[in-house]
Amino acid sequence: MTRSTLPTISKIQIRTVCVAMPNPHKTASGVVSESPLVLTDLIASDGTVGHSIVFTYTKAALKPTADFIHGIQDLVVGQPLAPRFVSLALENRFRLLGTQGLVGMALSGIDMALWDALAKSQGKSLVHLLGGAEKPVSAYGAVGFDGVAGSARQAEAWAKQGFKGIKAKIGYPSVAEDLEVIRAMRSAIGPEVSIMIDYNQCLRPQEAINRIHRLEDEGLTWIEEPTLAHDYAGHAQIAQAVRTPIQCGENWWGILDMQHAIDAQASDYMMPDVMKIGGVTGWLRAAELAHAKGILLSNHLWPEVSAQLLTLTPTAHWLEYADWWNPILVDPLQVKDGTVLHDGELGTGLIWNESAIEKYAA
Ligand code: SMN
Ligand code: MG
Repeated sequence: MTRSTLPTISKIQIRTVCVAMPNPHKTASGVVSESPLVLTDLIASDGTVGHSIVFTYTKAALKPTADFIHGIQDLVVGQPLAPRFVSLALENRFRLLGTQGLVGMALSGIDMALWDALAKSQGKSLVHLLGGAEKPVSAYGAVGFDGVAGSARQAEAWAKQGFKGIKAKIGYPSVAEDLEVIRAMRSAIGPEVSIMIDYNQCLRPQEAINRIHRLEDEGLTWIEEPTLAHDYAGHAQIAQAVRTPIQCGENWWGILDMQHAIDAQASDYMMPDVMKIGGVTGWLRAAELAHAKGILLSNHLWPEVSAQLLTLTPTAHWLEYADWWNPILVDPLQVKDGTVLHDGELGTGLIWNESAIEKYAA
């Protein structure tokens, strides 16, 4: 197919919602009690509409991100429905300002909507568009920073639903409390279910090493972000000193951050966030880097699009499942017996629940 036969981008429409969370998600570095989301609709000349979700973490970033996407419409309208081509042009256009933070979120929102539109315009899922085929991906559920009894209770609920992995937020005032939470979860879910833990960047490197030495015999599948996400040398120091695998990636902006982590040997496993890594285009680049080095890759949030991206990832590891954005979706991702189910979705699998979008409008 030549470029001239591709549909072009006619219009971009932006909406903002703030989706309430029934249970606030506590971490060692703050609480997430609602999901501020920018929803992009990218309308193509053949009538196809591509969707994407951008999660701004804080409500204060919602309007500026939406305004930025709106403000760069002119750079996008009239361009072909060609995500790799358009995303590269936008990245180059914003070289001087930089493509981290709000700019990166906006560009990824456009990129993900473009891929969704392209796949839909060809009547395919993202997986089929990119030459992949369905394969099972194991999913894990999340447990917040909810103390001994709360963590054990949440872990048990995930295990009862068939999840084979559970990730808990950790980083209590003492390692003795961390241990107590892990052991309570283990006794609630039994020996077969994997336990991952997430410090959300709250420790200094030496403190992390001391703590992790006390956790080495708990059979943990990974320990996530023990120190500052961009302290590659600090993470490398930790990864070298401990036996339990280190997991990082949710805060890397673009594949150059991931390359820095690979060069530093900062993380045994990696878990890019499809928004921060640069959309579907960024993920595909990250999957190639991981494949070249044999690094196991998991995702961060965005369960629908990430399930498809992991299916396309040679070194796919675990899917991080989250149901936080289910209220605004008609057919959210289904997990059965701890495994992601594909059901012939079109594009990246997002179908808006319009009445819920109206209800949560911000
Ligand atoms: C996380 C942090 C903040 C918001 C959502 C999720 C987290 C994770 O670190 O690993 O999922
Ligand atoms: Mg994390």
